[in-house]
Amino acid sequence: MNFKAFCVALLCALVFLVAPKASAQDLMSHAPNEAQAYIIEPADGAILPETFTVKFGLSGMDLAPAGVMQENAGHHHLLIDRPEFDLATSLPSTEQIRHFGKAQTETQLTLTPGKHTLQLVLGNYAHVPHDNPVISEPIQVIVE
Ligand SMILES: [Cu+2]
Repeated sequence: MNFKAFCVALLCALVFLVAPKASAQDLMSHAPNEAQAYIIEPADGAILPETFTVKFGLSGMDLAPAGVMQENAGHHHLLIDRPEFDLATSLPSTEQIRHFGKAQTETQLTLTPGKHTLQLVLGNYAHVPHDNPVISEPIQVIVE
C-alpha cells in the first residue's frame, strides 16, 4: 500500500469511527394528530376468496415512496394477523408485515382459509412509524 492509499484508508476508518450513528429517534417523523389510516376494502367481517383486493385509505397526510423524505407523508404497511413490531424502529419486511414502498394504495392478497386480521400502519421514508403512530383499526376477515 502506498502512502496515499494508506491515508485514504486511515481517513475512511476515522470517518467511520466518529460519524454519529443514526438512532431510530433521529429517523422518526411527526404525524399530525388528525392523520388517519383506514382499510377501505374489504369490510370488517367480510367473507372472501383466497385472493382478494385490499384498498388502503389515508387522510390528513400524503403518500410518498420509501426513501423520499417528505413532511407529513409516508407509505402503507399491511399487518397480517397482528405481528409484533416496534413502533420506534424501521419495520421489518416479513410475510406478516408487507411494505408498499412505492406509495401503492391497494394490493392483491392471498391468504390461507380461516380467520385473519388486517391492519395498516404508516411508515416514513425509513419505514419507521411516525411519533404519533398512524395505525388503522384492525379488521377481521374470513377466507374461504
Ligand atoms: Cu416500508
